[in-house]
Amino acid sequence: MNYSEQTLKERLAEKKIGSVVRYFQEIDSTNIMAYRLALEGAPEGVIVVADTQTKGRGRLSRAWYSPSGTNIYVSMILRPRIEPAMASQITLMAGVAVASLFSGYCPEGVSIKWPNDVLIRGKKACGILTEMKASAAGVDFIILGIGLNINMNREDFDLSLRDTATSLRMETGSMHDRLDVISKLFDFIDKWYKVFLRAGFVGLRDTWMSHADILGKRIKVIFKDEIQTGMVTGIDNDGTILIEGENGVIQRVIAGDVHLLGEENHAAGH
Ligand code: BT5
Repeated sequence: MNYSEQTLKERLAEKKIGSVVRYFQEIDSTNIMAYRLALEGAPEGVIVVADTQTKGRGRLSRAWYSPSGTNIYVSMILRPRIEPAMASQITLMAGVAVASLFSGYCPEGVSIKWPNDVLIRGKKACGILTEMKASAAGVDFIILGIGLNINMNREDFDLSLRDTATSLRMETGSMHDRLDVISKLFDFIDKWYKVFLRAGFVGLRDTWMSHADILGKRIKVIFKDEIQTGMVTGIDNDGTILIEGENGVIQRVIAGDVHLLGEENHAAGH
């Protein structure tokens, strides 16, 4: 089906998040545009979709590879009444929504790599970027950006990504209609966002855990200049992971890039 503002509007009309669509054939980054619209006062639920991005962004100024005609790049405006400290849990909520979505296509092998990657058979098929505007009074808005690799083949990826990235097509052996996938994505976003607003991360914790593959593993977490190492003992009610260092002390990890120890060179996405 033709992927356009009109067809997207038709398919997403009934959704809570996604019923107002701004579509661009090409854009710098859907997150930048959604942020701009939110600053201008756009309400919760407005989404920005692009067929390709010239400056698709990851965390810490990394790039998100965004070729045209094949993938989903979408950012949504959320205005939850939560403390700014809870904003990172929105990333975990989106991870659960995408893992639920992918599991419908690939019943085995979908995992969430804390905090913001969804993998299929160990390779990255989705990246999530959450950006926030907040003040002392609370969260003004959150931009939740999701990139999903749908119909790419291995050779369509940049050389540097061929061993760490994958797509729904590569994992299922067939092409998928982006309208079908994005429509299902917003069913899951509606479902899990509602749970999150009602119960916080606790409401998603069990589903999150069922997709997490780092429990009991030794990891290294790098955040800017800081490195923490230890064994993952769990995830707390607020979405921070708990790791036990060599000295037996439990540390809380709020942000960073996770590398399985001994597998640094294979860690997906980095
Ligand atoms: C992310 O960052 O994974 C967040 C990506 C969010 C992208 C969406 S697309 C819609 C919205 N608009 C935007 O501008 N961004 C959001 P991070 O954890 O920093 O991972 C980035 C790393 O993933 C890169 O350094 C590459 O190694 C890898 N990567 C880049 N493009 C990829 C792709 N298409 N598939 C798999 N891996 C990729």
